Amino acid sequence: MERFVFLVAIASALLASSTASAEIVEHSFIVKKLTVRKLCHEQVITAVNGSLPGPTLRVREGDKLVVHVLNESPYNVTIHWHGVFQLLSAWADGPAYVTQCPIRPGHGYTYKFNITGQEGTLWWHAHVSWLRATVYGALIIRPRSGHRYPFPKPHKEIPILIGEWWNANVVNVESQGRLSGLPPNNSDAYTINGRPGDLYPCSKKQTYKLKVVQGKTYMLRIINAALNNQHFFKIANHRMTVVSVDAAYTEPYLTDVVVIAPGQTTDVLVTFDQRIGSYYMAAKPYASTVPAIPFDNTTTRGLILYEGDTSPAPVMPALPDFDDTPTAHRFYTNLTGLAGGPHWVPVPLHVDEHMFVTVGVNLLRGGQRFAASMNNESFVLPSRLSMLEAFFDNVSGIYTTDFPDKPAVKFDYTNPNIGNTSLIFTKKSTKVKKLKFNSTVEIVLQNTAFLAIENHPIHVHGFNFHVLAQGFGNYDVVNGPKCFNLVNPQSRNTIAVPVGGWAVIRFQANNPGVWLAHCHLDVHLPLGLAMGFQVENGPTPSSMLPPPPPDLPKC
Ligand SMILES: *[C@@H]1O[C@H](CO)[C@@H](O)[C@H](O)[C@H]1NC(C)=O
Ligand SMILES: *[C@@H]1O[C@H](CO)[C@@H](O)[C@H](O)[C@H]1NC(C)=O
Ligand SMILES: *[C@@H]1O[C@H](CO)[C@@H](O)[C@H](O)[C@H]1NC(C)=O
Ligand SMILES: *[C@@H]1O[C@H](CO)[C@@H](O)[C@H](O)[C@H]1NC(C)=O
Ligand SMILES: *[C@@H]1O[C@H](CO)[C@@H](O)[C@H](O)[C@H]1NC(C)=O
Ligand SMILES: *[C@@H]1O[C@H](CO)[C@@H](O)[C@H](O)[C@H]1NC(C)=O
Ligand SMILES: *[C@@H]1O[C@H](CO)[C@@H](O)[C@H](O)[C@H]1NC(C)=O
Ligand SMILES: *[C@@H]1O[C@H](CO)[C@@H](O)[C@H](O)[C@H]1NC(C)=O
Ligand SMILES: *[C@@H]1O[C@H](CO)[C@@H](O)[C@H](O)[C@H]1NC(C)=O
Ligand SMILES: CC(=O)N[C@H]1CO[C@H](CO)[C@@H](O)[C@@H]1O
Ligand SMILES: [Cu+2]
Repeated sequence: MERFVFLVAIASALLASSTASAEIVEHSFIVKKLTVRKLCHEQVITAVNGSLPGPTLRVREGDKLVVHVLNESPYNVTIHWHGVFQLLSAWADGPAYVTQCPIRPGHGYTYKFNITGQEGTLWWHAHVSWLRATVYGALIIRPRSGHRYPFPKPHKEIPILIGEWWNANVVNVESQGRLSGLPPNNSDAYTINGRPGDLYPCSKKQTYKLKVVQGKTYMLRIINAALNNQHFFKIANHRMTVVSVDAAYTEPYLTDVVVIAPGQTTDVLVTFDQRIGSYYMAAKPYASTVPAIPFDNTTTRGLILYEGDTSPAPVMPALPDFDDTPTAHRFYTNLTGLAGGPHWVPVPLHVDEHMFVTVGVNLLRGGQRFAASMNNESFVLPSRLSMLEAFFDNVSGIYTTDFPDKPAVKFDYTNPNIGNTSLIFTKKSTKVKKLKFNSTVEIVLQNTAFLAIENHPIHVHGFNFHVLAQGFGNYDVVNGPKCFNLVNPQSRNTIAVPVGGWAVIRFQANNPGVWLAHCHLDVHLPLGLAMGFQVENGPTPSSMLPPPPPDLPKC
């Protein structure tokens, strides 16, 4: 991988002590066709620079990242920098028709943003159609030079990307589902670093292998890049210590299982202190709706090989059942933020905007087609202009700013019998919630039970939020706040809202622009499980959305 690095001479001269190490890290991504063989099948996919996953980007906190994306594929493409919340970077966020029009075949666009206030693992992926199944990679942010991890430095750091694979063209899989109004085909495999592993046909050689030295501590940077499934991840005979999630440090948390939703990242330290041998690491779906909705129920695994290993049979971890919600809930709720640690942001205590937002899958009236909604608004992307351009140029008719703060009618949200009422029907719209610059927003995300209760991983673009509380059933508006963790809650960009339950998140809207908030299951996003935030400009030039870059793609 080529890496061009320039010292930012002016910045370091002006701010010698604090930014002496700030660098501009510049890369190019060529998005093009790639033919791969997997599961006894040859498939043409779309990939970055001929690799699956695509290139791992490594930066330090404080660096500026510049990525020139050239689209040599036959599809419209955008790249989203998942979890990067840098101020004034809205033009580089990437979701198609939200912050930019797509990069058409034969065209390019340069994404530019600073990485500040974040350390850990993030990732990048296509944010248009279902291309992210094969257009994704890791974005690793290490402390700037002279700064340290808030834990002993690991011997090695290894990205572990859990992916999802179809023996099909994923763009067609998505459009077939969307046009029929039925669920799209399930995937054929999950992968670890692009490899399905030896439980699948023709895949013995397609098993990811990690060689380790006995006694050393490694950091696994786990990313769930799968489209439609949360995962349980385990390593036989080894425990893991979680040290950060979504590029925010956590209190060290010792566990034998990691649970991870699409969009999320989890950094763990593992000390390879067992007898010399080989051990499987494995990922299997956590499916919160079992048995209501069919899903890809296969298991991907990779090998950890101790140096000097000669044992014939690797050890396989015992994985939880698909519907082991107690294990998922224990993991998700036991994590806490590293209060006072590097880049820790205290919880804002004064709340300006209280929102209560239902999330779930519904039906569209007429034809009984599936739809999904937030507060009964089923989100539709514009196609004439991106929302951010409409915001910047004050163009009307692209979206409206009347996303409701709460459901129009109160009902028994998690009662499985609500599905036989007319409340199940939803309608399409393109609505955002308008937020004053720097206002503090608290949102209760409440799952509904229309078609089935389900755990939806809700991702908010542009911000990290604190997770104040989570639970099952209908949120109790009166007593709920008594259980808030305002001291050391986890900080995230994607929250897996408990199945048939709720989660309360809070963030400060200090980033002007238009930002999507949506379910990170790709079966639900095209159904409309999304909404937007329009964050107004602040009072000073340094808090106002700059003009669009000259190469911003046109619709
Ligand atoms: C991607 O490929 C291009 C063309 O070969 C190369 O110039 C570039 O450095 C590669 N980028 C990365 C991040 O590896
Ligand atoms: C990003 O960093 C560069 C170089 O340090 C600086 O000139 C620029 O103002 C920063 N941009 C933002 C939006 O903070
Ligand atoms: C989906 O699955 C059906 C049944 O196996 C198959 O006929 C169809 O071609 C698949 N669709 C795509 C887009 O691969
Ligand atoms: C996975 O699903 C298939 C089809 O629904 C079923 O036949 C099979 O037994 C399931 N496998 C596991 C491991 O649950
Ligand atoms: C934006 O447009 C509306 C009407 O469409 C108008 O009332 C308003 O003054 C405009 N604002 C700016 C800043 O141009
Ligand atoms: C929905 O079903 C439940 C029980 O299955 C029943 O008690 C209720 O009356 C039904 N509601 C409507 C509107 O049909
Ligand atoms: C959602 O909106 C539709 C259309 O207006 C309506 O029929 C339905 O009852 C609403 N559902 C809820 C839960 O408000
Ligand atoms: C935003 O609010 C915080 C306090 O909540 C304050 O420290 C900060 O200065 C504000 N930022 C701007 C640009 O007004
Ligand atoms: C690609 O994007 C352009 C610009 O928005 C649009 O006109 C075109 O229909 C898109 N193509 C596909 C196949 O979606
Ligand atoms: C170590 C730890 O915090 N464990 C807690 C995890 O969460 C469960 C409830 O889901 C508690 O019972 C444990 O004490
Ligand atoms: Cu969802």
